[in-house]
Amino acid sequence: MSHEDIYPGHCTKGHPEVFNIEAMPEQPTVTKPGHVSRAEIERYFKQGYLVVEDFFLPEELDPCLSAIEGVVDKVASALFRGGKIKDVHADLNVFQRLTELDKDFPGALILTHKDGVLPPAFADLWANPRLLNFMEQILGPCVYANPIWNVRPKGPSVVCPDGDIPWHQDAGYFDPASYATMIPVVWVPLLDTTTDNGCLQIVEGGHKNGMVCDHLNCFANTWHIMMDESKVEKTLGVNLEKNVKTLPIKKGSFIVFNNLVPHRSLPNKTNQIRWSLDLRYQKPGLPEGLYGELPTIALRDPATPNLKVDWSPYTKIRHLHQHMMTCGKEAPPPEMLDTTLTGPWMKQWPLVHGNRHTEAAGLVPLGQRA
Ligand SMILES: O=C(O)CCC(=O)C(=O)O
Ligand SMILES: [Fe+2]
Repeated sequence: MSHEDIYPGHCTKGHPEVFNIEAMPEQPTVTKPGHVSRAEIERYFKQGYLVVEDFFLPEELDPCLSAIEGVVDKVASALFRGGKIKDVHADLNVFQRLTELDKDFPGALILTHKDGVLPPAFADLWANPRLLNFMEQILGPCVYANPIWNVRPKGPSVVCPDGDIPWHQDAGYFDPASYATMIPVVWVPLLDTTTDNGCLQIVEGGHKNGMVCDHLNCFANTWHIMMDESKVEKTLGVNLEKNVKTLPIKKGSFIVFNNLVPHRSLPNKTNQIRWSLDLRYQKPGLPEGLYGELPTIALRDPATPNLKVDWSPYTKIRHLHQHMMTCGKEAPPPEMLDTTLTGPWMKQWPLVHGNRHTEAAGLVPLGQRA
């Protein structure tokens, strides 16, 4: 047994049948708005991802940008009240303001990412009827929300490299009990994404073995995990150069991918914030990847035809719970404006690089242990 085998994240058995074409549900016989062709759904299961173009109307996305303005404003006001900044930069738009706040108070960007209270506009997009019709093609008639959602401010990499995300499988962040749950994510940018502003790259077919590759903690000065690139080819049977697809997509389009497909985003070389949402789904009754901390929420269920979605569980601040799960201590309350982010994934993989986030979790990197 090698030393990696003792890490809780290490995967010994793949579940290819959960992620590949044999998991494709029977396709609906009646076409509904939002449905794509059978060939496209087959592509999702074979490639592990699918780009769906021109899906959302501006009036479906713009409320999310207004909600983001609200989150940024909340952070700016809190920083101002706390004496951390002198200018709230109220004159700047949603793609510029947070960069200036982050220059004045490094980590402002992280505070918006950590906020964690689900705004109604995000919930509306998550339960968008056309999107749920589409999700039925991937999951079958029962579609539940998975509690791991994010709003991501990917700022200019030179100013705020915290948004730089290396190769990873989402499963690498999740409770290993969820390794046999397909948790598709719908990644929705709120502006056109390009190779210059941090579009996504995906490793096509990285899910075919149904395996989670070993990961390492933590990437640079961030809280992010990174794939152990030396093991990718052997574990997943894909190559991090040959099988990479670069996916610049326009506002209104989305990428859906499963929790085993390796992906990353390119550096943001512009001076605009690349705002995006990632919203996850799953079937009911399966592990959700968050150690049971927050429930899944029913969005579509034939057993309840007039389902009224109850979003209340997602108004709890997830990162506070994650901190407790990581180190057994209370996280600093939001008014402390703490810009560290911790989570149980930090203990799931070898800690080869420490930084202020791992320190906040009380973790000592390998090689520095007494
Ligand atoms: O938005 C990004 O840059 C990365 C997104 C990602 O890793 C995810 O949605 O799982
Ligand atoms: Fe991810």
